Amino acid sequence: MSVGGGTFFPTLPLGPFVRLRHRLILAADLTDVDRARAVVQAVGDRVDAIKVNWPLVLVGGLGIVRDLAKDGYVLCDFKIADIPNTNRLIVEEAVRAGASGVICHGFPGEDSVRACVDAAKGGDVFVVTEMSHPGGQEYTAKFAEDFARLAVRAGAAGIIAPATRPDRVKALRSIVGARLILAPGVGAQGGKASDAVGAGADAVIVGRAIYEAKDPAKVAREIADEIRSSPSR
Ligand code: O7M
Repeated sequence: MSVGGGTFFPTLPLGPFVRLRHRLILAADLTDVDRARAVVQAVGDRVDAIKVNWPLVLVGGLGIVRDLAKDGYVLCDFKIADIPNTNRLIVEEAVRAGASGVICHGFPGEDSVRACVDAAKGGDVFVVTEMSHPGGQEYTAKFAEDFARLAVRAGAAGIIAPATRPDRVKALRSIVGARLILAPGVGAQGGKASDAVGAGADAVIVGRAIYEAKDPAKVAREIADEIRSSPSR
């Protein structure tokens, strides 16, 4: 299956994301593969990448990554969090399926993150720092700066930081320098795209606000317009 119309962000080498155009990434967290394909087709030319997480892969298998990757940048959000060898095996399979980027956690330690970077073989690795939901403040917030420093040391392409707390995006930007910050939490979780990019995010990750909308393309266009017309770093 190809989603067709393949106009979203071209695949490797991103190295990393040098051609972010819309500064918008779709979180395709659907559990209906046909619906997921339809949404991707509708918004494909308005987003820079499609983020694929467990809900879609558990129903569509890695085949959905393979299909989407024919048309553009797929970011596999498996929140990889294991020993280095297991991390390596996961990243190798994601890359073999066509993923241009993967997302891992920092808490298993630097060797585990380095294993992801090595296995990605030039693909992009993003490290989760402080999570965007309320519970993200319980534990991840306490270590977010450490995770950001770890991401830099390990050679990751960038980090994931909360659009729901722009002040934290700003603080983490001062640690990661020119590395990328992708910010989830816009829309359904209450964050605003313009606030996130204003605080230093390179792109926002948006799921429900787009894929649950009656007209996903219209919402994606509105978010991209909001980003374009907001002052950013
Ligand atoms: O816009 P939503 O809330 O429907 O979806 C947000 C997406 O971003 C969803 O796929 C989450 O798994 C992801 N996400 C967060 O919401 N918060 C985080 O702190 C981190 C992520 C994420 O993408 O981690 C890599």
